[in-house]
Amino acid sequence: MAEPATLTIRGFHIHRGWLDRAAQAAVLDDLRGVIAAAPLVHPVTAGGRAMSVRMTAAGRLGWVSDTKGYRYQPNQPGGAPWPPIPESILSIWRALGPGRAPDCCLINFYGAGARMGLHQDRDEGDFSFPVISLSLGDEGLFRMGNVERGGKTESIWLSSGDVVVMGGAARLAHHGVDRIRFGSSTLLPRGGRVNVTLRAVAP
Ligand SMILES: O=C(O)CCC(=O)C(=O)O
Ligand SMILES: [Mn+2]
Repeated sequence: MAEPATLTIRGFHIHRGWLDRAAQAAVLDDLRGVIAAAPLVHPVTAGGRAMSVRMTAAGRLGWVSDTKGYRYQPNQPGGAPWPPIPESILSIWRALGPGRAPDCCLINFYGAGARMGLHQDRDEGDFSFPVISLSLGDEGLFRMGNVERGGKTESIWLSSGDVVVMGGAARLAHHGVDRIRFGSSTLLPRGGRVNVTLRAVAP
């Protein structure tokens, strides 16, 4: 396989085509198993608004949002533990991340019209570890900003198989997904974009 292209924008390390098509399909298959054990839901913000993205998680901890706020918790809202993080996804962290294993694999599904506003990932409690993100399916317009609110931003279309490492200066930088090109990939038979993020959560 050709060495994937890597570029860095504002400290975000973007590995183009980190997974080839066969590896993407294998991860997707594993994710179907996760979603069967921990169904996707539209989380509600603390303000009571449903997010356009559907989410679930795998690992020791899952990230949840409801009217009580955002947090990591060891159980699904229904009480069951989260399913384990599939090996196909852990191997990305092992290749690009630090020695310590991730605690959470957050899974986002973007259907037609779904987006994610600019935000920081700051519920993890320890920012010395990167957040590692894998994109699958339709292309998504990923916006990268600053640690402080506001200021200039830069955007890039992420494609299926791309991996972004958000560490160091980018660990607390604002980021979001403005829109997806629904139907631009054939990986998901009914279209849509899946994004998976691996996170180390303290303690
Ligand atoms: O979908 C993406 O590319 C980013 C997802 C994200 O920022 C998050 O889940 O916190
Ligand atoms: Mn994020």
